[in-house]
Amino acid sequence: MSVESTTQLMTIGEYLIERLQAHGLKHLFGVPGDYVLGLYQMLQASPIQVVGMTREDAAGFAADACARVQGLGAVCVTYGVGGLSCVNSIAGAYAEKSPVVVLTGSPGISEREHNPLLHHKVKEFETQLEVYQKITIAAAVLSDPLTAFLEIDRVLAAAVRFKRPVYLEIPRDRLDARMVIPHTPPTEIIPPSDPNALEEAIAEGLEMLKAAHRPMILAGVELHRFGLQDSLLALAEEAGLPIASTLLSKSVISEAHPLFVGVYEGGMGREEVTRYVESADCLLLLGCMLNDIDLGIFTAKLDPARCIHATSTDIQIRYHHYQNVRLDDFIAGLRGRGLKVEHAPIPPQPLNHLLTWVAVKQAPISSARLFSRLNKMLDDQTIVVADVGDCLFGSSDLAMTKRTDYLSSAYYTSMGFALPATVGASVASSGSRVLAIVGDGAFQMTGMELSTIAKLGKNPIVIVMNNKGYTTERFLLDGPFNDIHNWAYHRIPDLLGTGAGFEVRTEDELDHALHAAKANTGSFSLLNVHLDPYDKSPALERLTKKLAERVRPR
Ligand SMILES: Cc1ncc(C[n+]2csc(CCOP(=O)(O)OP(=O)(O)O)c2C)c(N)n1
Ligand SMILES: [Mg+2]
Repeated sequence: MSVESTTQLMTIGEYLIERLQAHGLKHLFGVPGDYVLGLYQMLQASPIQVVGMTREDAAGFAADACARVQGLGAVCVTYGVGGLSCVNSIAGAYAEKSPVVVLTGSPGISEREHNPLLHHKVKEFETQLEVYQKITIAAAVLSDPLTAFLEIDRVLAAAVRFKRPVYLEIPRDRLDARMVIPHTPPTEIIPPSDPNALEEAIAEGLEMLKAAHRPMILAGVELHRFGLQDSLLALAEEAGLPIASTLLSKSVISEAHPLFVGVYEGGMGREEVTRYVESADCLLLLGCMLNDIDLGIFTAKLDPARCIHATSTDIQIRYHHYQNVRLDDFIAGLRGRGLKVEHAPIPPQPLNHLLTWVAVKQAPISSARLFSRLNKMLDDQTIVVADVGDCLFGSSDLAMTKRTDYLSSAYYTSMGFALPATVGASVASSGSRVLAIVGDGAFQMTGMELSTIAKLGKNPIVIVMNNKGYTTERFLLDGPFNDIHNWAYHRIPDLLGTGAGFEVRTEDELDHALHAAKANTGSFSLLNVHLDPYDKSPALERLTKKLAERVRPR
């Protein structure tokens, strides 16, 4: 091959950026560092928007939220100090099936001779890769131009196919390495269903559903991740099947839909929803990850003999399994086969009676009343982001009228998710307005992402539930380790030079502050809502009772 034609072949960096764009990536979050500066320079010159964050773990949460809203997210971080900082948020993305691409630079291959002690190295040069191999679905170091281009294809295809995070490390002296031979990207092929297994699974599933008197659907988070919400609705509407969601999949369909029953959380959920789901004589679980939080700390009573449990990896009907049946094919296959059911009357949604919220003058605000008031202000433009703590449990009763407008770390439950995820959601869905609900403890972990929000000129409304500590934990084991310093959260706008802060102690102050925050569309608004340290939402009341039994079993 002549030198001239070789120079027209792409470099590793060019190909990587081109493939990320081909997979629909529009935004990327991170913090630069010397091992990754070359890639930063290339990204900056590309159409991908690079959003600088205050910390790498926060960048991971932002990329996760972006992936949930847009289908793919990415971080770009430096070696060691950056890569290892976002391990927790990428682990969360793995646990909750969110496809985030981790891009990291590393020392050049030529710099590694004689194993020198280069800054940011921990143990071996491969240590960071080995850590990420445990928490991603595919990982590669792009050190060899003979394999790097295929590796980029393989790793990105895995993120898209399995909806899990992936890892790509580029030694800094390999960024400009060119293809040795021309390489064209593959057309992504997700293996088709085995037609015999598919037909048998559909026939068996239909037989069970048709024989049942009260079948219904439990819609899981995979329906969102794999973009199957339309298919779910088409099936439910054709057959008249009621739908409940889980906390992790909350807002998988509009909660104003007439077939929507509520969020099912076993013994932790609203009683009428639990009763409705548990009295179904055939439950079609679609894309559910049956974790302890979603199952109300395993208080859920779901008899496998009555369940059809279809996920992206496996279909279980009663006590046996079907392999190689795709979830999309299975859902589509249940349609057009004469399935029509009569369902019991669906319990009314909580929003209907909460719309009449009126402030009780000078009454101290409680968690239950706070959520009732927040319910009143939601509209089709609102995305709710909840952190972990009473904000997560209390927000399960918020009525989300649009799809994908509720984001939380509801299974991995990492505190610190909400403010960085607010950055990701605000960037990924610029027509929406984020309502972030966060505990004071979680806010003290990552709340300074307000700085990024200020820099970007975004206008979320942030509710800090200030109960002076780790209230969720107080009910498990009380002690001074649950107390935290009381910040004047409402004065953070003074520090950042932008934003509107409100101190809220009573119902009328809350009402006033929320009206003012809604009207403040030019910057973020932050409400410091003082709550009693032992106050809790009705959902937390039910959960702590269950958890305490496990922490200190008698
Ligand atoms: C990163 C992380 N550290 C610790 C925990 C354990 N944990 C769960 S809830 C909680 C307290 C949360 O406090 P806060 O954010 O103030 O919310 P509150 O419970 O007071 O509503 C803690 C420490 C966690 N889930 N995540
Ligand atoms: Mg707290």
